[in-house]
Amino acid sequence: MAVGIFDSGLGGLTVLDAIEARLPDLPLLYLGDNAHTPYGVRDADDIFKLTNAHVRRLWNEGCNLVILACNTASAAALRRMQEAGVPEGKRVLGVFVPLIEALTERQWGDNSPPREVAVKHAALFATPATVSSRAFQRELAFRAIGVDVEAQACGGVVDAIEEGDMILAEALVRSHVDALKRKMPDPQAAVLGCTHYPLMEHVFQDALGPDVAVFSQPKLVADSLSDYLDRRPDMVGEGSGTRFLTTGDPKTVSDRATLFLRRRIAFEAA
Ligand code: DGN
Repeated sequence: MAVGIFDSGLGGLTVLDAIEARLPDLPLLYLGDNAHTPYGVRDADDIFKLTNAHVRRLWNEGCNLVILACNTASAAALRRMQEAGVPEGKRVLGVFVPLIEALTERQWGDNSPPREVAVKHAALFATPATVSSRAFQRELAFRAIGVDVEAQACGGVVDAIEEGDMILAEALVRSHVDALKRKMPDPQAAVLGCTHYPLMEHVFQDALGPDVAVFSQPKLVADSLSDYLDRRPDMVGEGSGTRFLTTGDPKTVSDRATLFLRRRIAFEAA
């Protein structure tokens, strides 16, 4: 039984890539909802309904553990799904917590009260839906005090990346960084709160300057998953290799995926 990885489109492949590098023997089943991407401009109810349906699909395919490799889905749907009740033996985890743990230098499962941390001014770059949910700031407030977060909604970046237009994506990232700097001139850290943005990490770093620590999700999520599976080996079974499902057109999606994984993969229709 594989670990399920869900994203609204192709961005979750950056997380999958890091998981494959960290845990090469882990069987994985990726599902991209390319027919409905991008989620970042949809309302919270819509994102919840789509995410809920696709996570259930992965559970029904035999995955005990599903990772929402999408911040927009994690922001709008994770808590709601967990509160609505998860079937026995199944789990769904989001991608915020490993990022926040890195920013607050905490270990998984450390539930001690909020504490002072070294980073005082952090920039958050994410989709409009993630920014307007304020979910990142809420999760951060559980763990750390005194962190001033300035969020920048990065409209258009996901669409440009999904279209493979990296020149447009780079121009948009630079203009969003400029907009952020007008609101917060000296961030100490920048959090890339969208699984598409690791493909633009070098542009964020360049535009922000060398003194800003950029936190990107893929490796952090892969490390957290590895720790989690050490404690919960029951969440995964026999098998190997990765399968890819999409709600979109398998050929088009497979062609675009090369950009994310640097290897040729074949999506099947979901
Ligand atoms: N990759 C998704 C995220 O992490 O928020 C964004 C995808 C989208 O549909 N906007």
